[in-house]
Amino acid sequence: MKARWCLLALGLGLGVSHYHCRTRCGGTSIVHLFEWPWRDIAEECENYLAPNGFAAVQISPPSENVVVTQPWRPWWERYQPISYKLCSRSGTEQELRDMISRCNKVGVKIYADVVINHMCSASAGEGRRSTCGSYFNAREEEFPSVPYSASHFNDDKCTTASGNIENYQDIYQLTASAAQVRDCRLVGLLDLAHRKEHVRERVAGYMNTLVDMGVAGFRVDACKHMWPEDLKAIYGRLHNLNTEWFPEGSKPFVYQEVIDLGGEPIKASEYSRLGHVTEFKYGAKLGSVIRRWNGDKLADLKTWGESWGLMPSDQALVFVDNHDNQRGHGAGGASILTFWEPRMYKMAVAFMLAHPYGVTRLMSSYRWDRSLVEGRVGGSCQDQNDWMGPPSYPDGSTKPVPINPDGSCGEGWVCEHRWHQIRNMVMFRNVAHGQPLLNWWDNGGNQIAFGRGDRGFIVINNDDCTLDALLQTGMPAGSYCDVISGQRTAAGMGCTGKRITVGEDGRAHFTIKATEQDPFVAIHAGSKL
Ligand code: AAO
Repeated sequence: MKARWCLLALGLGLGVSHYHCRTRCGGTSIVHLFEWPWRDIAEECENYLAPNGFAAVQISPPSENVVVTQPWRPWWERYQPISYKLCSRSGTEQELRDMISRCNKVGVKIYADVVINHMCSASAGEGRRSTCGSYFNAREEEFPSVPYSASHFNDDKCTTASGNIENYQDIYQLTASAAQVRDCRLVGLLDLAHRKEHVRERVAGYMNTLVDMGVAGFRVDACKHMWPEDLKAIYGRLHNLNTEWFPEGSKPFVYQEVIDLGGEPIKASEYSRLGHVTEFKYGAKLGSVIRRWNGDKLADLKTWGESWGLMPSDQALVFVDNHDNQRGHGAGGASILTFWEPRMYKMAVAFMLAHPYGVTRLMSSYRWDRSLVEGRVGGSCQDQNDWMGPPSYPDGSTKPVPINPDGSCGEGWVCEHRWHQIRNMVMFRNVAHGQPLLNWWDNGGNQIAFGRGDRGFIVINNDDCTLDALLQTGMPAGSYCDVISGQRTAAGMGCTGKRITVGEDGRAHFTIKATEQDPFVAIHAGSKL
């Protein structure tokens, strides 16, 4: 059973647990189906993600949250918990349970985004405006459905005048600054005291409910704002994964949101011994390279990884954009690429999926009315409509995700993960898993190529002139189908895109015009004709 499972895990890319992953399986791709309803995620696992080799889905926070109407509901209300009951804008507890089970059955793992640093905003008032209708009183810090009351919050420890985090980077008072970030309120959100036994027990209880339901792990929100030793105590209480789907003794895979672009007292490395950590420098730096800002060029990516100041690869959860920085929240700055700039975005995602660094996460978004206002917030353009929730009906409920006959999504859902270039690169990463980066080539500017052992090869032209080169691919001789301009037909003989011929000496000729819609080519062992 164990051997069979690991083969499956290997095929899908991501190992079953943090510990297995490190030693045996390596990792490939998680897709964040941001704000998707549970029912649609279940269908997507069965109809699309499993057949296309996606390893896992990150789901939006499943816990009960405050309902914010202004007059429409912002996406960010889900980051303001009211209790750990499991009804949310994505669906009921039963729908969540059904989705987790159906995804597990087809080998797609579920990672839940858990908001455990805080409860709702101190200014959220009182009443039952919550997604399961639970009563709360934010002013008095009463959340009877957990239950939490005033003594479970950090007010006694926070020393800022406002009670909020006022300064992330007081370089003259490093210790006090770190304490402020962890003991005061993040944008006014009631800050839980995780040193207290009751809080640890409730939080671990919530996470264990999800583990027992079959999730494979967690994206832990706002870890910078919690003390590592408290997180360690909480993770230490987590159950092993449900043996209905996972081998006995498997631990949850944990990746922690810590924004560390440098220059602050709190470092991502403080969290890496507890689990994986989000590497925010990845998308910020890669965006700058693809945009060719400040003289950055693709050829510089030859040394991509730790020497760029990124954390060690086996600790990093990487992404081109996330739900925050695609709309000017969080951090990363103006260089972040998103679906709004599809040509550069696809190039960045393809590079990420071809390159061995890190565990990769893809973003799957919805469109919003994007009228940029003047000015910048936190280094990036602040979007006037940055709050807009998912496509929804007038009563505030989320619309389902309709799939068009051509495989794209309707109703404002973007579904980047269904763009064929991205989908096919997910498979490239699976096929190339565990293979070293070899046969790097560049023109000193914005044309690069590299291979992954003898399993895959990618060529990217981000210059203003044609790329025309005979390159060593390291691949076995034969005819391959480029998975960017097309793909192999079902029977395996035909190719709807460019054909690339690799000679007996492993070399192949590539031509990519600078004007092409997608100026990159990728071939792999699975695209051989
Ligand atoms: C909403 C309203 C607020 C209101 C609040 C309470 O928007 O106006 O005060 O309710 O009523 C999400 C939304 C928030 C929303 C919140 C609750 O993004 O807008 O607030 O739900 O509904 C920090 C945290 C990081 C966090 C990020 C947004 O460290 O954990 O802020 N991300 C997660 C989630 C996110 C969620 C929450 C946490 C809360 O992914 O969706 O918020 O659950 C610096 C720090 C970062 C810090 C940023 C914040 O970054 O380093 O740690 O992130 O500031 O702006 C350069 C620097 C970079 C710096 C950046 C910005 O890039 O290099 O270090 O500038 O200054």
